[in-house]
Amino acid sequence: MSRKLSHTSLSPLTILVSLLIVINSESCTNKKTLISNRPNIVLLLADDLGFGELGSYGQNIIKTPELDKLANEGMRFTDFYAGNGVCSPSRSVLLTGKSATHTAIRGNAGFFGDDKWYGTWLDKNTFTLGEMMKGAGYQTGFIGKWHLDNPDSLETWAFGHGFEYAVQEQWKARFDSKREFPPNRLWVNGDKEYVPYNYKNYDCKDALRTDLAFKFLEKKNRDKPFFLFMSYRAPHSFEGPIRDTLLYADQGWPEIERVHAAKITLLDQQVGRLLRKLNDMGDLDNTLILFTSDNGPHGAKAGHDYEFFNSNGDLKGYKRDLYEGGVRVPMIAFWKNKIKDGSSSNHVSAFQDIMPTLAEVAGVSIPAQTNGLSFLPTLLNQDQKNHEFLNWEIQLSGWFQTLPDGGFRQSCRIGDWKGVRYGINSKMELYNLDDDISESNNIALKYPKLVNRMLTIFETNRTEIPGFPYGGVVQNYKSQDKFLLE
Ligand SMILES: [Ca+2]
Ligand SMILES: [Ca+2]
Repeated sequence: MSRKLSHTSLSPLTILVSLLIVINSESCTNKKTLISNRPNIVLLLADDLGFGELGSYGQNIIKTPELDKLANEGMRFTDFYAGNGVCSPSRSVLLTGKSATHTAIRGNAGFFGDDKWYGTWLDKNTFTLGEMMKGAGYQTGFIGKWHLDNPDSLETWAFGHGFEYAVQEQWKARFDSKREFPPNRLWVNGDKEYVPYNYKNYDCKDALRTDLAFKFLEKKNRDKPFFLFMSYRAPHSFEGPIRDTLLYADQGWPEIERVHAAKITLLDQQVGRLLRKLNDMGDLDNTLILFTSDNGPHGAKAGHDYEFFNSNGDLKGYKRDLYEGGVRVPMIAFWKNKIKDGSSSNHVSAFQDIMPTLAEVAGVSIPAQTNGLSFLPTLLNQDQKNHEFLNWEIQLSGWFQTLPDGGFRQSCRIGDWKGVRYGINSKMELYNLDDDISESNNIALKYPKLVNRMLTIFETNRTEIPGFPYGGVVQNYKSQDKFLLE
């Protein structure tokens, strides 16, 4: 503030009012500048990438130079959370701006009687991030894994949910779809046209996805901003095969670990390709880029050990857990001349906050349906409002039902306090993340009031949804029910 208010005749009230006018007009100008020069937005989502799998988050074996550079030139969030502990419910939070206990999808499958777990989806009436950005006048593109549709209903695909150019992969497991969807096809703008993927032609599938992103970028109209959502599938255990057999081959690791590390480094390279393309097209300087992951690292299912590279860092647990390792994820934000280089923030935020943040960036009103909180002030180094609390609820499906907790898990974060309960008949565990980020010292007995507050939040801050009953469903699992895609 350079204006001088030195006249002794001014009353304190006049000074205060003058100050307010100055402050107000400055913030209005900022807002106007922001809206009249709306940035492009690129959202990059990894699949099952753990909190500790990027160099900028402490990884020292797997190489991720491109994303580390992005973090160095942008902001790193230390306390950012995925929508949930597995793919579909986490993405549902991202697309609807509703937190884990309010969005309609709480697990990769829901229980609908007859001892059956069926796939669930965002129905055609659900308002999504894609529709919000399209309505804001952005050119919208989506490429990769959607996992939010009913395969038989195009209205539920990315193309039906606001993405004008939508290339998505499709499978029918758990939907009893009438159609076959052969693997390795990427469906373009619906279910008629597809691009085949042959791994012999690409380093990895994300290379093909990146080629498709180039198509979107080359065809776009330069007079309108664009929103591109890259939904990668690395390093998920089902992503592959990859062509590259040499990367890390000299390390002597088990092949499954070599492939895991290679998937991450190849993904990093594809992010680098995309950034260079944006730069070459002259768009990079006016683009907000967010990079994050849909849940914690995947576990030992196919023989891969999530501790081999310390994929969860110091956190406890992995994919499907509501301990920190299942839901706390990397989040890098880059925006030239807006976000301070090499900064970091411990603002506690989550996937539901992306919708309100992007609404503000795009200059449209925040949809009433979201209970997220814009983190734009954090990006711009301004005063940030905080969540009073965050809470999650997850319903694991299929064979997880035989677990004593019925596959129903809950957690809550209030300040540095973290409560976790696996099964509604279990006792709450309580940790203080400030000095116990690994959730190893359960201090629930010392803080009964806080525990009770969290229990009340579990029961009251949620929407009951068919298919995801409170407390979960314990059943006798039959091995033939085991779902192949989780
Ligand atoms: Ca995932
Ligand atoms: Ca670890």
